[in-house]
Amino acid sequence: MKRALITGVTGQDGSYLAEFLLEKGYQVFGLRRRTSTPNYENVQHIQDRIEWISGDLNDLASLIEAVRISNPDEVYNLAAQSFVAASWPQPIATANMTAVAVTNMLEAVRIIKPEARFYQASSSEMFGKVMETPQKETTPFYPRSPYGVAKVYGHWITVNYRESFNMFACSGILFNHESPRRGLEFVTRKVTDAVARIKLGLDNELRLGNLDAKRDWGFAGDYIKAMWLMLQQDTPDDYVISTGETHTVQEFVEIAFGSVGLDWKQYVVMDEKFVRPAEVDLLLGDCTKAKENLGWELEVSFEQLVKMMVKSDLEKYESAAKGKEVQWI
Ligand code: NDP
Ligand code: GDR
Repeated sequence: MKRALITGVTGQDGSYLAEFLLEKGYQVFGLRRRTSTPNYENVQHIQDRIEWISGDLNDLASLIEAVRISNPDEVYNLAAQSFVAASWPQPIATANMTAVAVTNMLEAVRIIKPEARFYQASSSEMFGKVMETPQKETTPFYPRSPYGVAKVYGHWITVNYRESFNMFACSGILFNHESPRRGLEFVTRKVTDAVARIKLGLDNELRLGNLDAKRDWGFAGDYIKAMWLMLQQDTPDDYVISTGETHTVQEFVEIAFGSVGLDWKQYVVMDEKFVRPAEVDLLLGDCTKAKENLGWELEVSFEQLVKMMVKSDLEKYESAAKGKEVQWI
């Protein structure tokens, strides 16, 4: 039985990855930090099958202990401060959790189990300002937020540990990926949650920032398979994972409202509060390398993704209205 340690297991990607690895027969260890109130919505259906280890990204001793206890064949470092907008008001916390923490995790692995395979959750936000379209592994980075800057550090320290210590360390440069488990502050889930509330008469407006930003949006359930594939190769490498399609925020909004027969223009209000100090205008990824080397394929299209998320949010509010226990998955 293979053993995997996942940081960020309570998040969107961590929960899908844990399910996927359990299905494959892995023993899954999940790092969780202390929270004042429980936040297990994404993993409540599998929480008894995960071996929980208490730890925090910024506490190296706890990470060393996590690697010692789990004795992993594979480590997936998904934990981070992952909300771009929060990285301006909290730039130092973001640097600690999204940049320095990667070194903490790499050190824990290097000290305790250097032969373990390591996956780092890098991001298309590293590309930032458009230098080349579509963006691929060789496109220069020009991050546009403290989050993007922190991810560039995480990417290069992963490459550096591979080259310095011969570790099997991979960096997956993943473009935006969404699902019904996406946090409510990210634009896709904010939209689908609002569409459900408006449709059910629980709300009457949705306040958004820049509707012109373009993103390459895929389904998280497809993307976690690419993470696993990267660690099954003969040699470690870095890969872009994307759909190869780009859509504006407005297109996402139109499809989401349209899927329940509503006209978005009647409900969406532009609010400066959600406009960022610096924006990433266009993301469009070229994942030819992943398709050719990993045999990775997408299963869920953009339109299917939007509709899946709206349907899930509608069901969530309908269940709550009927007094049923709300299922967040
Ligand atoms: P989420 O925000 O859903 O999950 C983040 C996870 O990190 C949560 O489990 C959170 O725990 C954990 N975490 C945060 N800080 C700490 C800490 N100090 N110690 C321990 N755990 C911590 O992110 P996603 O699942 O969407 O993304 C996973 C990773 O992939 C992130 O690194 C993100 O930056 C990156 N990424 C995401 C993309 C996307 O489109 N989703 C695209 C490219 C990269 P808690 O539940 O306690 O808050
Ligand atoms: P992003 O995702 O910053 O791309 O980072 P987010 O969904 O937050 O923003 C996408 C785009 O939508 C625009 N936007 C709004 N965004 C939010 N959150 N709220 C709004 O009201 C709103 N209005 C317009 C934004 O300006 C932006 O252009 C995600 C995260 O998962 C990162 O962790 C990951 O690394 C990248 O994707 C790839």
